[in-house]
Amino acid sequence: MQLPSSAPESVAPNTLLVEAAWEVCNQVGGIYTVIRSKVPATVAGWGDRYCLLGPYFPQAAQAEFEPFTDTQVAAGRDPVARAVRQLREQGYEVHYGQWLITGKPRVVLLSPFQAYSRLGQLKADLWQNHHIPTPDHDDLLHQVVAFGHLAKVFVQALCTEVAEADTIGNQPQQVLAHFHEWMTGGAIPALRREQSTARLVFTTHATLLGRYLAMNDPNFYEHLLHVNWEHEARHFNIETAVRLERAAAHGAHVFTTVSELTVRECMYLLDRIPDAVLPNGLNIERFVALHEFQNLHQKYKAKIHEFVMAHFFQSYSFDLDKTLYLFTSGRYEYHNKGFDLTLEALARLNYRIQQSGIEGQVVMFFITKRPYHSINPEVLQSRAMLDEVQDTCSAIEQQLGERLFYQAASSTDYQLPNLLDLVDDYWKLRYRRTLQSWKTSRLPPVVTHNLVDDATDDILGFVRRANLVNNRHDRVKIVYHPDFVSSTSPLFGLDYGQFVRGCHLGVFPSYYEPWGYTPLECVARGVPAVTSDLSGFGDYVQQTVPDHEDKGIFVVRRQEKSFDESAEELTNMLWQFVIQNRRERINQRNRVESSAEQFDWRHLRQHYDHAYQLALQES
Ligand code: G6P
Ligand code: 1S3
Repeated sequence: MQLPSSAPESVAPNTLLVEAAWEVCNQVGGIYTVIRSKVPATVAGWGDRYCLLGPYFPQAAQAEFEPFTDTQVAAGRDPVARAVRQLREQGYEVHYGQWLITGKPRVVLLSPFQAYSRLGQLKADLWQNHHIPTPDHDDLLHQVVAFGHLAKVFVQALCTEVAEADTIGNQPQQVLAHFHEWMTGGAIPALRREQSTARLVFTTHATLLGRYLAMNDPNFYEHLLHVNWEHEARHFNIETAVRLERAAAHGAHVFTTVSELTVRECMYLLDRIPDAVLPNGLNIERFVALHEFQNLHQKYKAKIHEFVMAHFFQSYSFDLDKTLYLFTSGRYEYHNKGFDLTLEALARLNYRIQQSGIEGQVVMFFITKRPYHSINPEVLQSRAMLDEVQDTCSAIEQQLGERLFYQAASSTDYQLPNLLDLVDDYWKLRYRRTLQSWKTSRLPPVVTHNLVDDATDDILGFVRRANLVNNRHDRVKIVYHPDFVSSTSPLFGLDYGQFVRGCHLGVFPSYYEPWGYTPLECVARGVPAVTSDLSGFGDYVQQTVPDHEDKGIFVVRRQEKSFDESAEELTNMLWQFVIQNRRERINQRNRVESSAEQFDWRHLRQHYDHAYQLALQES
């Protein structure tokens, strides 16, 4: 695929860009990260010729969206403000304001529910005009159909407003509408049917069928060429969504996806070759003091140490200074996210470390989201008891400090007194009792919460079968945290970014991953990461960063490799990581951090602008 060599300073100065996504002011998954992190770079290039469009969900919007006042909307002379007024005059509920994120972009949010009274007609139109059937009781599909209609109405209103641009002067004369994912792409076929003057771009971040097939077929990539999409869409009961996705892909002037890997899926499952690949970037923040990110690693690692002490030291202890923190995170797709491969490699690593006689251990965190009843009360209790141990130690420290100071000042023989004599019996007893009631002979639990599906959970199933259950002799310990980490969580007290900084290595050897932000989020924080050649990011790194291993980005080969071969390769990577010394790890983090710059949207935005130029050229 031909990629542009450099970014044009200002793309299409007479064009207004509307970018529509379900996750505008509405965090669900990876597309939120794409849109949100890209905003500063997009605003830098498009200025006030840029506007975002999304669904209005009051609870999600509450935290991130600030509406313009009526006076501000009434005073607006630009096409967006005029289109908003036009729709409001027609009786539509249009939320227009700013998204409260870096870049402060303008946003139009439309509540899908306002079109529910017309759903019957909209569904009939979809069937009549595009042969897309919609079932009766699927609320997400109803929201998507309703939003698609409203997005079409808004884009058409913008087109009529820009058509009047000549009379107002110095205003955009063309609308470019970019829709992300099938949930907003529903507007595209209707816009084409109405012969809208807007130029249309559609981006798929993963094909729907691809995700389902990969989850259910261990030989997905071999079978991809021969998939009967209609049959499979019905089989997985996702026919409406798949047809909407195909209609959007076929109707767009320019069709794009996020990685070369997903290009193949688009060809075979959507029957259109993407016109461009738009790799995902991040807003890379670098510190003025270069060593600052290393200090942050130390600071947040200390917080993880606290968790580990509470979780493990109740049963047995180990040297925290010789402990490495590895983690994986993401949606709970056991096979797609490579949790299965990671566990197999960890079991092999455990054995290898045991056999080798080297010092130290690994604590591996699985951070994902699964239904649970509550945090395991024993885990919470242990954390509370450790806090009490700490309080007791602080009280003893204070008493000892004060008394030692007094004795030193009044000393005549300059001898250090017996320190134990300086502590009250009360504190000695309390110290002993607290420790006695905290220590236990049971093994540290693998999972931190009481899972709803404990008996059938795949991660737990593996560790039980492999006996990788935090035995004292295990050199790889497992902590399975079935909830996202957040600063309000009583176990870590860290937000996700801080947790990543405190770890030593991220492990993400996915089997199916159109892009995969998690390794890039590590790299952006100077933390090395493992990815795979079946993830869009890993594939991109292999093609564009020749010395990526030296820069702490490790790509496990899974293409045309057996599970066993990939597991062995991952084990070797982990082993090589584990045997590094501290100086080598610090140097590696420095190299990782300095390589992150190339993934900044300031550089990667050019791919979007290239796609926009294609859409504007298309006739
Ligand atoms: C950072 C800190 C150092 C610390 C090191 C620990 O670089 O600035 O003071 O020694 O982290 O590294 P490690 O890989 O052992 O966690
Ligand atoms: C998709 O989100 P997902 O985790 O469902 O889009 C992301 C952003 O492009 C991408 O990183 C990810 O691989 C896709 O799967």
